[in-house]
Amino acid sequence: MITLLDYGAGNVRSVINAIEKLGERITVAKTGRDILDAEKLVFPGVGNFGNMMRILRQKQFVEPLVDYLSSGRPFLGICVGMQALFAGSDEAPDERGLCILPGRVKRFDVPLAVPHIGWNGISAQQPTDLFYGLQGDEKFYFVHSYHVVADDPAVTLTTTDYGVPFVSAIQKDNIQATQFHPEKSGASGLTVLENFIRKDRRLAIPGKCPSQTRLAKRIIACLDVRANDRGDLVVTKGDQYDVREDGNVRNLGKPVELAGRYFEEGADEVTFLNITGFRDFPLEDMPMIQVLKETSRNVFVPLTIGGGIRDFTDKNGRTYTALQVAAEYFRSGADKVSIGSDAVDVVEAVLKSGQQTGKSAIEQISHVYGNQAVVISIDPRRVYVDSPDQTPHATIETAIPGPQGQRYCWFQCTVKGGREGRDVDAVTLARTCEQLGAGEILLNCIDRDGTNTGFDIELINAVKQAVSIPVIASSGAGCEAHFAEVFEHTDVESALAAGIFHRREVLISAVKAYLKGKVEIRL
Ligand code: 1PR
Repeated sequence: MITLLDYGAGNVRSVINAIEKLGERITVAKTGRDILDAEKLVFPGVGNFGNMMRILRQKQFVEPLVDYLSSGRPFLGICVGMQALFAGSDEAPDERGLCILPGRVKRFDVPLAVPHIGWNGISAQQPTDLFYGLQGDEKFYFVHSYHVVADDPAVTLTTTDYGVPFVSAIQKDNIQATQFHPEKSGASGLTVLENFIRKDRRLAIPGKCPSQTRLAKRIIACLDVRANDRGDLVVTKGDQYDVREDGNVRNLGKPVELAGRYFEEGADEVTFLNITGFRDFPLEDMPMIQVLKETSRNVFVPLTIGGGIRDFTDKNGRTYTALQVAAEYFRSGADKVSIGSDAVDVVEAVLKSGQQTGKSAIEQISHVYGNQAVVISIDPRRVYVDSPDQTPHATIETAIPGPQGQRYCWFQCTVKGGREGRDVDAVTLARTCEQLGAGEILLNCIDRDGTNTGFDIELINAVKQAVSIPVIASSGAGCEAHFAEVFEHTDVESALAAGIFHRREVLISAVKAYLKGKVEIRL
């Protein structure tokens, strides 16, 4: 029996699902006594270090946790659950950690996008039972802005490279912990969890560990979900955001089934966008929550959910905050939430007042769940001008002239699924959202959506160069070569497609086979 320490933040459902999938029973610790009585304890941490330590203290979990860690019984920390073992973190300098191991947690100071999001490798530094059965060249899913700096090198189990080598797993006696998320790392992650559960494996160093690891470019499958005219929840797909064909909503399959297929085919991440979210209140949209719950039972890669994440007053006059909506999604199995229309409203308000209120959905969700949990979905469309001084917006000189031969354009943000253009450009939006605490940009492109003509490289470069958080290129993929093109001509960390995957015109495995040897990918 595994005991799970759930302090109430983030997606613990995925850890529960992974452990149950491995045939083990799991119980959630509700009191300090439950922690003390555990046979094997798993502590997944997500989000802000300070927030986590505060909640642990409020729940009076700190003392039992320290006692458990001194007992010699098996412990597995995950992500911030590993960081908690150290003295403290630069993320919350006033909060004391558990001080089980000497060292501190520091922010990445590297010329790369932070958070470090995606699949990276491990270099094993000492034998362990945790990696029994692995070759050593597998990749695991990381998502963090801070990393452990251990004072005692003897506790370092693995290192990983991201601009600098950092400690990606530790081990001391029966205390083991990983910075990566085994529950989100596909079959390799399940092997790690199984080794922890069984605790009867040989000690070994996996033979094929690279001396230096590399972050893989991610290939993401996106499922636009909505109810069709009969009321069934379907995966649909637009042509420049128009999802109707001959008057009917295109139906390309069932959300849970398709997500399962993409996991099997090697998707590095799956994104669900509730494309009617701007009209409907997502907490009343139980089928969408059900989709997440069911998907996360069998899909062990990160799940992002978007659509309707904003403050909302329901028909009975009860107000829900975006934070509450996001919390429900995290509890249902989501790792990240994606905010679209609300981000445009917030940025407009910030630009107008020159002030951040601390109350926006972006600020509130990132404060509790961490920046990495907040994705901004931008839906831009080109607006052509004859010269840059015709607009106050960030313009580019374009190689794709406008209908009247215009050589300049800017990228106008839209809301409500492209129905309404706003007076904000995508570059300014991305930059402002980063300042507000967003951890990643999902950059769609209405002009390219569903056209199969390739990604809009100009748009992607304009936005990517304006931010230091990861960017997902989206819209327009029509063949394997388009993925190679976007990774060759831009610095994006990942590329997303929908139509070609749904229609099986191109399989995710074929994209990866094509990219192999050209860019770093997870195979
Ligand atoms: O505004 O916070 O409620 O979020 C609504 C979300 O729904 C936004 O993220 C918005 O992008 C999305 N959305 C709204 N309407 C549509 C529509 O299609 N009518 N879909 C829509 C956006 C775009 C992509 C698509 C790529 C790749 N989907 O993510 O998957 O363009 O497609 P392709 O590979 O087939 O070219 P809020």
